[in-house]
Amino acid sequence: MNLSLPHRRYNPLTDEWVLVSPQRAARPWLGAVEKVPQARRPAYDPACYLCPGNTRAGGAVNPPYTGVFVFDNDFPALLQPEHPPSGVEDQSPPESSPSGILKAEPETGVCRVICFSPRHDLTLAELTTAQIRRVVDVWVAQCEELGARDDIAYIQLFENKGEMMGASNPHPHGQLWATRHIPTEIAKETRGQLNYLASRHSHAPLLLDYLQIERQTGQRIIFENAHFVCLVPFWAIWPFETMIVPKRHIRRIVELTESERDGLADALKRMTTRYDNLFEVVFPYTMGVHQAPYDGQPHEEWQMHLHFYPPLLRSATVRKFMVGYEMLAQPQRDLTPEQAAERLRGLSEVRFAYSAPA
Ligand code: H2U
Ligand code: ZN
Repeated sequence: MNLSLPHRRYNPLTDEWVLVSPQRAARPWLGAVEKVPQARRPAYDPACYLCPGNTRAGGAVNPPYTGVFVFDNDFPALLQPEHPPSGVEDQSPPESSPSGILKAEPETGVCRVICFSPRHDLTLAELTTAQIRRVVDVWVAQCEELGARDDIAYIQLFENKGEMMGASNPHPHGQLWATRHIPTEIAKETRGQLNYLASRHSHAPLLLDYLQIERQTGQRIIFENAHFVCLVPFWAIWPFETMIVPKRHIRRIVELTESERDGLADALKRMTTRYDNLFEVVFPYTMGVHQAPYDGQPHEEWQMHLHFYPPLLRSATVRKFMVGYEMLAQPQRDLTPEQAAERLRGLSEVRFAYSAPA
């Protein structure tokens, strides 16, 4: 099969297809790459609701924190089971029409905000690996705490970075949403990984067998360290989408050893630095940890991993829109995953310096 002609690629994690149109990609890198001058932010912003000592929108005051700081989201998308809004007690059964067409059920959970650093002006890429390691430790501690609860089946750790991704504030922060039910993407990936085990003689999880394939050619690998591989997945949808996958079978982030937590911090530092260097901007993305549900089941099929979904395509100002055919039919890309990996592989792991003084 000629991969330089239009084709579709299968994503075994989600059981979905992506259309790849490489013949259109001759175009993107001929033009100049625009650079957007970035003004440095102050280290402390009195108007920022995440900076230490400041008052948040809900009225709470942040402590003078010096490391990673976690607080309950003041505008949570989920309410805890023991805290329904006053006067509202939902004891009624779930909604379901006899045909099963209309279905609704209550959802409860916890939403927290995780400030990565007290410094308003830094992003993950600019924190030291030791500081990112503290973020990893907090992710683990949060999952240990919430994962032990009977009313939590899944914990989604994520970061929306940049206005383009809808982040409300440039102060470096992520979020976690922990729910009673397993969310859609996780249910899909659980099915995909279960199907793989059921249909093969291999006892290795899907993503570990996948890593073996990728390591044979290296064409989609960006870098590896002792514990993790960072690559552009064969089935990537976003132009510079990547995954970080552990080399050992790890179902949940809480299973990481000390040295693997260092390895994850190292991978995050290096990946975010390369991203910033791609267009010499603070690179926008949605990033998150995918892991096995905390629903009391072993989930041997699961291999934890991280996804980076960046919207940028050609420059700091040209983004990819998932519209039209992609919304109605299936995702499509021009730049091939192999080309994207080559670009990312060629970038420095030393972050570009701002030209404008603070
Ligand atoms: P994003 O920038 O990723 O959207 O996250 C910011 C979150 O912070 C958002 O979920 C919460 C918002 O509800 N928030 C507070 O909890 N308190 C505030 O004072 C403002 C924002
Ligand atoms: Zn701030």
